[in-house]
Amino acid sequence: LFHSVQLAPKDPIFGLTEAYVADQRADKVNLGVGVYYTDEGKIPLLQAVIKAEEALVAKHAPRGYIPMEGPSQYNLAVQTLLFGNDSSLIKDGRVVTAECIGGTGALRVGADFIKRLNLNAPAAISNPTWENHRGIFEAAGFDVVEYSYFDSKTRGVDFDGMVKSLESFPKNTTVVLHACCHNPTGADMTEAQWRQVIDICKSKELIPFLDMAYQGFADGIEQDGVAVRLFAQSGLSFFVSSSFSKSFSLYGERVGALSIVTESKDESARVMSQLKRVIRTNYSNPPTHGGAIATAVLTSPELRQLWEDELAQMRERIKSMREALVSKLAAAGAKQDFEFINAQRGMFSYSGLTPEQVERLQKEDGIYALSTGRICVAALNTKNIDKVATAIARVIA
Ligand code: PLP
Ligand code: TYF
Repeated sequence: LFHSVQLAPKDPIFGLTEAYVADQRADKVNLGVGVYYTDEGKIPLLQAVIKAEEALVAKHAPRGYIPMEGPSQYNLAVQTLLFGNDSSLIKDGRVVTAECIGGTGALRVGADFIKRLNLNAPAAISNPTWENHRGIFEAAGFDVVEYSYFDSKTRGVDFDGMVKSLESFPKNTTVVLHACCHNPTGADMTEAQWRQVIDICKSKELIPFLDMAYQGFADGIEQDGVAVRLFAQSGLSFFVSSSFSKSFSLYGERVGALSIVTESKDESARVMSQLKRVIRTNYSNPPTHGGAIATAVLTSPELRQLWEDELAQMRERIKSMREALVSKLAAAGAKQDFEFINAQRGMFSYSGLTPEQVERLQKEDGIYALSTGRICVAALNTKNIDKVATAIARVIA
């Protein structure tokens, strides 16, 4: 049966983590996977999460099935974070939300749903993007095309290239956009550029699909919601996948959501009924635990404040690591100006390191990064940063 099954290539990010784990060097550093670590090099368990979880456990609640789309309190909490407290879209019943298995699950449920609309149009992802965007949309049966996004000279958004690409796409192309903290480049659009993208989506009748995996990691929860809010004002129908993996440090609990903005309450009811069919035939209904934690935190004023403070601490620590890396690279004799690292947003820096330089870091120093030069700044800390800065300065010299 399996004679002709070929060995699949390793996932580049998980493959790198395997190599890191197998590395015997005590001072090895994993800047590969997109995970936030504390200054002690640990994945944090947030105090807000601990408190919510303790209260949940004390309840000894039964674990019956929850609705296919997840609990309504969870879905409303997600909508409020994304669209704001007094969103007219929410009030008018124009947002449909389903709890999904992480942001990944939300992307896949959304992709499956769009595929069932039989629009016969491709999905467009940014060049470059998070590796799994292509995989998810291809697995859902889409032809996947790319739009220009990054300008390696300015290290910013190649906006002219992006506009040209978007304008060339056929009607009903699904355009996957990073709502903030672009993975892997850290380059985000300005508000004015977002407005232009919205105009193109309108005039070319494209389907916007915003991927929000890092809300709160750039400037704050509200500030990072700007793209979603602009789309919300546009009158367009669109998709948002969101995730609490990073913002709650709940990676393994797989807590995310798919939200769809429709034209009316009536449309919402029909869309939700079809969304449930997609979910039913994939995994039936989401797990209980992670979503219950997020709901408890988001709906308790006290826990919510605690969470926002902890999220701000994560965000600030990343920023301070960016600043430290820039100054330590200069101190280590790097000729190149690395100021761009401070302008990049979110967990990553697209460092500009070549595949050969990345390989040397791994071989000679036990420092693991993606071959594209993406490094996870959120994995730097006060103990490993000198080593990392010295090693980078050496391999680029
Ligand atoms: N989208 C982007 C751009 C991401 O970087 C990630 C995670 O790294 C996700 C979605 C999905 O994350 P998860 O499925 O862990 O919630
Ligand atoms: O580092 C990244 O870009 C991600 C990490 O379910 C990741 O690929 C790992 C597991 C997962 C989602 C994202």
